[in-house]
Amino acid sequence: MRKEFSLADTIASIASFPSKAAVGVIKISGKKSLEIISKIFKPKKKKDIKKAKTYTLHYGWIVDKSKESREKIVDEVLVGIMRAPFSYTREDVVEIYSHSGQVVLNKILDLVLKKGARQALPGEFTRRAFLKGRIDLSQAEAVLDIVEAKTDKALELGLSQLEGRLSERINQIEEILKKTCSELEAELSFPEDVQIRKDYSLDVQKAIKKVKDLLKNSEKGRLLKEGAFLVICGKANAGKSSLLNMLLREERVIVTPFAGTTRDVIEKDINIRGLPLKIYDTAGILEPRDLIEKKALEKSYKKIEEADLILLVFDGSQKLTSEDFFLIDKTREKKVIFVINKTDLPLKVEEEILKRYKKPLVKISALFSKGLKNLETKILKVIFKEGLDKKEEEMFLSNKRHIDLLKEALSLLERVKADLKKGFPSDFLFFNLREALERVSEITGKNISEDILDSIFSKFCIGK
Ligand SMILES: Nc1nc2c(ncn2[C@@H]2O[C@H](COP(=O)(O)OP(=O)(O)OP(=O)(O)O)[C@@H](O)[C@H]2O)c(=O)[nH]1
Ligand SMILES: [Mg+2]
Repeated sequence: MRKEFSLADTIASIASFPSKAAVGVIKISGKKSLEIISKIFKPKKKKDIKKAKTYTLHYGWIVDKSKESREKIVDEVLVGIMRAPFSYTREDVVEIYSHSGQVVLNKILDLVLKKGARQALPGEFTRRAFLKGRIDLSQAEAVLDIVEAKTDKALELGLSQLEGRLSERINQIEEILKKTCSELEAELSFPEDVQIRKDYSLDVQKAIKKVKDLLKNSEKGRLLKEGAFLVICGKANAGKSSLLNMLLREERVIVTPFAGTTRDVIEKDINIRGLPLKIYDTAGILEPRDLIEKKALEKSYKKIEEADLILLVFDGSQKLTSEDFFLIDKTREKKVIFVINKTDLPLKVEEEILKRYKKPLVKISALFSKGLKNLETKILKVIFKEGLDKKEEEMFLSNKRHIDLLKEALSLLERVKADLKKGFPSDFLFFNLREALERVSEITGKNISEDILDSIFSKFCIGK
């Protein structure tokens, strides 16, 4: 344990956003919490706050007795008491609910610090909850996901991880690997006791399957949390910006009858039925007339590369052109939806040719917002393949650290499986198996290094 994170310290921090909100919160956690509050809080009803029961709320004033001999009222507050171990950090926790505002909050925090607390580092309250065993590391990380969630789905994901649904699945894998490791170890330590060597391949296969099941949805998890990249592309004047406006349900982007209206990549966040998407409107593909159009074109191509899904827009009122075929070719390897626009006009586009590419195809009229629902459904379907019905037991892995660790564990386990087939000696198997176990255990934070903890908790805000 590093000195700066010493659990012996009592820590404090402003836990609310200092702004023109109604209530501000200051949090204190640690052995001295109650002693500190007793020195600066004057309850309306005369009582010893140090003896207050857990989960009680007390009305009164924060007073500064340090200046002169007269006490000075700093703010009118409510004080909440949560005694160890029934608190977020499992320590004695005191929360002061004051009026919000920079000055008041800072004054109260100053007093708390003067009476013996130390300013908490980012994420330190949650770090304590982890170190004291109230939550495991994957649950601590879920706290961050919840705070940062931008949509209902991302929030749901964070909450299920906080509940321990991921931890449960990880623990199951750990159990299998631990058992196999200890059996192998016994075999190695007492070879004379082993009459017939056990076949470990079933256990290893079981662990592999469980790891694969978790990894299966990791791509979806990432998209749910961070949002998918959706890129609208097509030839000039096809109606790309009109389509963006339709999806946003407002006139956000300039639309004109002139080819080459959009001359830069435009980025907007949208949310289709609770799922986050980053949507990019790009400059239309045309023979560049100047440097601006040339640069815009380069940017369009780059966005196409990065896209999770492309909406390739065709002007339905025209025959297909070389630009259309160029883009069909350019997006061949990506997830694409062909969007035929301007269906309010007589259709001239060769639909049967487009159908040959076997890509999902949707017809719309961006001008009249027709086909919007259908397009949205297709977008979700293509991004999340099997649709959105979340099965009860389904778990979306969304944290890159977890995904990377599981991938490493998987490749180690695959190696063990291959070595078993080749009849390699037990010590060889044991080594890789134990490595795999360690990787899996890192997800919930067993034997984790201080550096990794630092990098995880530094992403938290102060006061969390
Ligand atoms: N009739 C009809 N006109 C449309 C439709 N969608 C777009 N337009 C018109 O087509 C023209 C071009 O639309 P934009 O949305 O600017 O097209 P764009 O693909 O963004 O064009 P660039 O940015 O120049 O590449 C405008 O005059 C739109 O009003 C549609 O569904 N029906
Ligand atoms: Mg445009």
